[in-house]
Amino acid sequence: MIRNLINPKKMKKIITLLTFFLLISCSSDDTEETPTNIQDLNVTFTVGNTDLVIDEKLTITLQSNKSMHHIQIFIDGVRVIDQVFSGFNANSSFYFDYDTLGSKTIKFKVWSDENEAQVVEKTVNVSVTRGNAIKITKAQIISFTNIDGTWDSEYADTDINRLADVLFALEKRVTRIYEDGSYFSNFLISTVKENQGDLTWDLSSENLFLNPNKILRLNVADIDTDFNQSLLDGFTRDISFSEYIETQPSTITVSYPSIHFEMILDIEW
Ligand SMILES: [Ca+2]
Ligand SMILES: [Ca+2]
Repeated sequence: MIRNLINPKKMKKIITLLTFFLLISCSSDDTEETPTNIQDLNVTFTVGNTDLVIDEKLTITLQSNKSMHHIQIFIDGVRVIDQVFSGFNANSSFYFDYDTLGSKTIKFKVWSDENEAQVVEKTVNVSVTRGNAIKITKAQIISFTNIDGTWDSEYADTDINRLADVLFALEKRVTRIYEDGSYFSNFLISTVKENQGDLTWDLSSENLFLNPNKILRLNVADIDTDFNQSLLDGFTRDISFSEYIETQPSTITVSYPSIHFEMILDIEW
């Protein structure tokens, strides 16, 4: 039996086969080995609650095993950040908020310092619901300084074109992506009502959602192609809604008696 197993002819065949397999595995090892000392870039994404309400902040923190030098951030497929850093910190936070409803995506692409070919990608899915946000559905300007008077002095006192061409702008604070802070940004720029027109704007299709604890900044002007005049005596005004949270009125009157300004906002709660 044993003699049969170590039969020289059979043994030679086994050795030939073994040599063949050894050769195969050796050559396989050679091709898998990457001749480099560069450590792979590993990035851990710590993502806050992604079921957000309007104006709620989402924090995403990146921790990497080594410094990065280039980051791109895409919001719903649109590139909003494309920064090349020198030794970008391996532990960095980014901040996001939303004033529209629905499903959103935030995509990150991060490159390592040592090798441009090393890129890490991550997509975060976000869902935004209304929460307790108000919706501004209509604005109506009732009065302002020198209403019915001359704002465009190139026209005669009897010419309708002397009247103000009225536009208003609303701003609200939005989250900075890079740092834990915020800044005022355009929320809405109204259409122009030429020569006072009908000073009522239907905003119901604009989806103007706002956390009622946030400030809305108002600017109103007479608009011309090359010269704009403030209808608010040269200053923006901050509108607060927090005092209405309890009573939830359907209209809010914004009034600055010293400059004869009055505006009514229709609010949906
Ligand atoms: Ca005019
Ligand atoms: Ca004008």
